[in-house]
Amino acid sequence: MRKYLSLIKNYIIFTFEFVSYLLFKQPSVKGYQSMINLFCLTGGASNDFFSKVISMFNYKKNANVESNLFGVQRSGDLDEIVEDINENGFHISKYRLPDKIIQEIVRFSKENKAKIRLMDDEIKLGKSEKGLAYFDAENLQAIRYDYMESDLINNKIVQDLMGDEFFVEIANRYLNSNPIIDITALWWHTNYSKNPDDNAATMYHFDMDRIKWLKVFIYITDVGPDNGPHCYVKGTNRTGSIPQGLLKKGYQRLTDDEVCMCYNSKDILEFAAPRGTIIFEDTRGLHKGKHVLNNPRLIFQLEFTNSLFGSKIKDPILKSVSSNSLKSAFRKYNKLLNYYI
Ligand SMILES: O=C(O)CCC(=O)C(=O)O
Repeated sequence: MRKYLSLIKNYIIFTFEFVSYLLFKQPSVKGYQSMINLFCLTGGASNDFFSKVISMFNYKKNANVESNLFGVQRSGDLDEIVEDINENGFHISKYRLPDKIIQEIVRFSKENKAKIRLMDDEIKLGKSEKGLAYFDAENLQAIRYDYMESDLINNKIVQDLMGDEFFVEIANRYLNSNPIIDITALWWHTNYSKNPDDNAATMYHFDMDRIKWLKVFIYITDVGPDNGPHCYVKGTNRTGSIPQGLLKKGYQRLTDDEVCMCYNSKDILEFAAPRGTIIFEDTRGLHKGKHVLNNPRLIFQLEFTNSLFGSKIKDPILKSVSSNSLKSAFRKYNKLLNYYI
């Protein structure tokens, strides 16, 4: 009975806050919290339902992929990829990011400072932020270093990736909705500490910042079993696939043991793979970056979403678009840059 009352209450709050977001474009903490509560109560059915509603208003017909770094043209190839993501929660592309672009991103990582992310112990002790630093693998200060989104999105090569129609059209088809890029990220994971860390995302979790989204992860360094391979529990993108016992904990990190107890070991996957590897993933499913034991891992990420409702909008500023790919993708997918402009 309590569960039903909670469901009704959260559906009412969500609907009210969502409509008010559509009218006033103001993020709502209450609305965001109700979305998380509903996910935990319904096992994801609420997200499916609201995504269908969004698709009705924000639908974009499948488009041909005209320009991309990978030479993918066939619509059927894209549909197979989307089917794989729907079925398993992820797809590892047979295409890899060209070396020339990897080198440019590595260059970016040397020329720009990154934010040193506080670790769990430091947060508990109330330590203040460590600020920005050039990444120095010989003089580590944390597990995770995040490059600034405002530096990334104003870089021409990063813009080429943001506007690559291979990514954008897969997002369009997966979301069944005109896609919006709401995260552009690049970070290092290192072996600074012996233990996995909640705040560095090296423990299992599901994401729940938006109603529906698709992430594209790209390895910029080679990733072996000791360099923090990205991990995913196959099929946990599907509604009802995360047991109530885990969802009851709420929006929390989970230990490996907790996850191992609920799933068959053949479904708990680690993606050790060479640099340039591209992983499409619905991170509504359980995932983590495995704790790094050896050389650090550099990873690039884009996130496409069907709505900016949810977590607070930080709005990094896109000063200008110098990439022709991004310009042309923006003409075709007219909401693509709504988060940044
Ligand atoms: O680093 C990874 O492989 C996963 C990161 C992640 O899950 C996150 O940032 O939420």
